[in-house]
Amino acid sequence: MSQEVKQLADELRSDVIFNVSETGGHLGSGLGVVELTVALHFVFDAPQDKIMWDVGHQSYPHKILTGRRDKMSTIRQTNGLAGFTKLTESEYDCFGTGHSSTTISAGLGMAVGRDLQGRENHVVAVIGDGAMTAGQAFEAMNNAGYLDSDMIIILNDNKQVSLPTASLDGPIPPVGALSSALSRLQSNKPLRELREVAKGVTRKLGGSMHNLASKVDEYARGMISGSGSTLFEELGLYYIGPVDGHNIDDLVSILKEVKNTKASGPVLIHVITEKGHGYPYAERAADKYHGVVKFDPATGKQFKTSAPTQAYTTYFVDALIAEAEVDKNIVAIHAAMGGGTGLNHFLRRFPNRCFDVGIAEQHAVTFAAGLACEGVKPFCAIYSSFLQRAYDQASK
Ligand SMILES: Cc1ncc(C[n+]2csc(CCOP(=O)(O)OP(=O)(O)O)c2C)c(N)n1
Repeated sequence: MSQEVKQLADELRSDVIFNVSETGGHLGSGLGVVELTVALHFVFDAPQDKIMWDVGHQSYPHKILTGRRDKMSTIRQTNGLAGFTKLTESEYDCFGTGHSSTTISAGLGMAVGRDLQGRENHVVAVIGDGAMTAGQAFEAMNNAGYLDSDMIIILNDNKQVSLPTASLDGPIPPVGALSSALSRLQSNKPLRELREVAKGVTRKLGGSMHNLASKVDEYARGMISGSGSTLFEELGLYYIGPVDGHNIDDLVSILKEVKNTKASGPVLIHVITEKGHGYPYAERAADKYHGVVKFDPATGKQFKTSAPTQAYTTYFVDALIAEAEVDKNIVAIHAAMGGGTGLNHFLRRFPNRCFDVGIAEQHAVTFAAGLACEGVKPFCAIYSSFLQRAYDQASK
């Protein structure tokens, strides 16, 4: 890989840090995908090829690379750039985001639309391990495995499933069976060794065969394990990974090979990244640097103004904790928003009575209903407009 591309990634990272230090906004998620953003724009030909960012809060590097560098100082301000991808802002934002877990559905629609109209472009949906916990992502994968259109799903796994919060010390534990399953995929030693063996066998065949041994072969667990045992393979997606998301050489070679494989069906590339990568303050405290106010880039110190009055959230959670002290039947539920709802404080006080269900608002509400049916007293706190995902469940 040319030195220039790596240099571009370094400069892009500095640009993101500098810009966000002046405006505030989302920092850690964008820093984690700098190499991925460069690799995607290097290999694919946007805007003909569609590159989508789920939630969109990690799209700052993408915005800088797609003609909006000089407007970054206006991000999230009146008449300025949006903090998420926005259709009307740029032809490179091929889908509007904000609420999570929509890009596999949208990407599948774009892939099927492309096929129906006889076009040849590529479709890439980048989705985080948090966004992947939502039902919609699974509904979309279920359909994608069946329709079998060519599309590329990049699972950006940074082991941060819930929205972190800066309001408490110490990390909140990862939640959900999916995060445990992804960790197993990452650390499955026998399969890693198997992969090495497979590489060795290919090498022994020598000559042309060895030359054919590609990065994709090296990472394709499905082919090597022969069992097709991962969840994604069972759904009909071709699984490649785990891939180091900060290694541009590997990312570029894999993306190129997947791009050049015709009629592959849906492919899922499992990329491992670190939230805040390349900025030590954000690496050390992913919670405090997910979303930031203006800060000093040299020291990482955020210029926080102390709130003149207590936030409503604080009154809510303090009152709930007080009630729960005397009523053991009270439990709390939230959908990956322990910080925003204040329920992380409840979790600290009552670890067994607080449920973070992931980005699964509809499940959260019906789960609460089930608890209520058993005489438990659930307090299900859904953050603001995300309840739109659970109106139906709330009205039953
Ligand atoms: C429907 C919905 N619920 C909740 C949120 C709030 N939210 C924004 S980002 C995020 C966590 C996303 O995690 P992940 O997809 O892994 O992205 P990362 O920030 O780790 O890169 C959450 C819960 C949202 N945007 N949409």
